[in-house]
Amino acid sequence: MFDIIADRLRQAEKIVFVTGAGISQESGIPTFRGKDGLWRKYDAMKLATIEAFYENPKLVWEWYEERRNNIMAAKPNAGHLAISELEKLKSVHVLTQNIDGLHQRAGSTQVYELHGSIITIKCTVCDFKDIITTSFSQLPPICKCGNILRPDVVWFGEPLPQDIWQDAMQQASSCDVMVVVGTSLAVSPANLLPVYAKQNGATLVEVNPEETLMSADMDLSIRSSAAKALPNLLAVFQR
Ligand code: BV8
Ligand code: ZN
Repeated sequence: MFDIIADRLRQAEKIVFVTGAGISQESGIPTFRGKDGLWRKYDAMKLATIEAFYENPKLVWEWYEERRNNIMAAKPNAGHLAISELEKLKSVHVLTQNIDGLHQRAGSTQVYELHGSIITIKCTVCDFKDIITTSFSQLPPICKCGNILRPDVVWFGEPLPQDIWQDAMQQASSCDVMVVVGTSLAVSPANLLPVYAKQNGATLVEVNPEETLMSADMDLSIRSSAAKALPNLLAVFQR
């Protein structure tokens, strides 16, 4: 299995990774729908929405601050690092649904954050945007224009950043191999990316300990965790 995939990677001009919460699971960051699910304690389908934010900005901020502190204490794992190693040898783009910034901290430079970033903050009214470097004295934090600030993430019901989404579709439609890692493919429109890749003749590879909604469409599936499978794949590739 690894030999076949490594061969496809060697022949590929362009490789795209589509990643979700599962790739950060072995960095100690809970996934959304797993048994350790982040969304168990809170019903994130409710919390990750603009309605919840306006109804109770303090609660939504407390949820993001708890996640941000956990993320800042976390480290990229061998899965993130294998992808950034491969980028030194081949053209690699990472289309991630994660907001944790771990791909960038692992050294990947071509990372598209489809759902925003937990370390960026923006104003709900004016165009103020900034990187969050400290914790806040009060929640919700207030902008100098007097309105409340929000995490710069994409909530349910909100559109993805147009330029990033356009680029991501372009990357998915023009790659030779797409490796889908650690995502249940439950959320749209990110879950369309493997469809675009398949439509354009790419080889689809899935790395996930469990089946996903698109397992039947995958050319090859590695039923293993990201931190185990990706370094193995890189080692076979480098032989
Ligand atoms: C949009 C950022 C349109 C915030 C996130 C019905 C009602 C309402 C809405 C909808 C609906 N039907 C469809 C929709 C649209 C909705 C949607 O898809 N809902 C789903 C839930 C049904 N989508 C949207 O609203 C999107 N916007 O459509 O806008 C529009 C257009 C124009 C104008 C106005 C509007 C916006 C979606 C973005 C939401 N924001 N996150 C935050 O993080 O707080 S989504 C959130 O869940 C994450 O970002 C993540 O991307 C996403 C999916 O989760 P996964 O990453 O896949 O994680 P999950 O836990 O599900 O799976 C983990 C996987 O890893 C599992 O398969 C597991 O087996 C595997 N795994 C576990 N351990 C490991 C592992 N794999 C490898 N190694 C391991 N160790
Ligand atoms: Zn403002």
